[in-house]
Amino acid sequence: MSNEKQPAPENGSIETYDARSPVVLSGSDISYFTGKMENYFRVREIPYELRNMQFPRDDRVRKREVGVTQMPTVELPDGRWMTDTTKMIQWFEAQFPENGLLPADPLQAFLCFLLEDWADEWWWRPAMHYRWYSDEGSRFAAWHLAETCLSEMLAPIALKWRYLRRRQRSGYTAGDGIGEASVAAVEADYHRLLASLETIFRDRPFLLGQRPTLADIGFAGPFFRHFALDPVPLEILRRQAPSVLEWVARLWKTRIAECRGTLLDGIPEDFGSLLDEIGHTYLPYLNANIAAVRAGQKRFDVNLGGAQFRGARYSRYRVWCLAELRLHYERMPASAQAAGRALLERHGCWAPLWQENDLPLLPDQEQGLPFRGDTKMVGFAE
Ligand SMILES: N[C@@H](CCC(=O)N[C@@H](CS)C(=O)NCC(=O)O)C(=O)O
Repeated sequence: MSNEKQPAPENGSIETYDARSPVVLSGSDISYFTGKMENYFRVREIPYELRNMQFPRDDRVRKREVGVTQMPTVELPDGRWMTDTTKMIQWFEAQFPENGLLPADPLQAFLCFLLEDWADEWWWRPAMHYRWYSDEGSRFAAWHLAETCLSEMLAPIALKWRYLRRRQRSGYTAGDGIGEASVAAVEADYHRLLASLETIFRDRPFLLGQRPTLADIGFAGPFFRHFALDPVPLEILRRQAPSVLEWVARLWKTRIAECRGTLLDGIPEDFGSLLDEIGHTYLPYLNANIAAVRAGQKRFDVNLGGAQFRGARYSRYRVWCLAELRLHYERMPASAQAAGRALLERHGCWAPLWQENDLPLLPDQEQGLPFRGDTKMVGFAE
């Protein structure tokens, strides 16, 4: 799977890009955000070469080149390095405006940013839970990572395996607020997401109609290399949401330049249950995180949808995520803002979107993206 060369597009569909020079996508072939970026590059036919990073060597290189040790990074043919899938995708979209993945309708575009952010920041935790909590999932993932990304490390494989499992559990699952009191809630959340998405994908091939948008790319993060790969969530997906499983493969094989289908008019009714969830759990979580960052409290407790998360890690990056969502809203024309507000109010998203004043951002935080980042999503390893 690793170091796989993607063929250059034959039809020159991306005119401003030198199709003979693939970008180098470094990460892991089982990583959430690397998988998101691969789906983006494939749908847009941007040629890329996938490389599995090597630890600890690549941590030092990433720190020097992009400021943060996260995956994936992208190296452009001219030698520049990039980080952060959200901002990298926005950068590539601006380079190649033809066949872009952002809908022309400003409210649909705003919802794409909202769904992408939710997929990136909220679904990360259930994905980590399913991978690292069970022995079945953690055995598969730790073994694979040990053999690919830690292959230069001189240690017995069983030791690498145990090290990885401990690192991921203490950083992202048990050590990020998923205790015994919240496991059932995290799993119930996944089941509800599948039910909502199954309804959507029984009706149409992509979230907003007959062609993929940024929202589909966002959901490739949790689904492509986690829910549709790790043994436990994959079995649930197969049985409960076959149309969602089919969408995962459909997105992987879709080339936007070949899509003849159109998007729906307006916002589909069946987005309601997704927005309800965002208003009920994700935005309240972002606000609790903001309060913790403001208070300098690196661990915080929060009750979300009836589940108690104790000792969640604060994230400076996610303060910036909320600031970005607000900017996307404010950039819409007045009529779309009015329709957006009514929609967000109907689903309990409006009040939590604006609840916190004076966001505790660092000076110029993340303003160097996609070329330089200031903070990691969850900075436990720095
Ligand atoms: N916001 C970043 C998040 C990237 C990210 O957090 N990637 C994970 C792996 S999929 C990572 O590198 N985590 C760092 C670590 O575990 O130390 C993006 O969109 O690229």
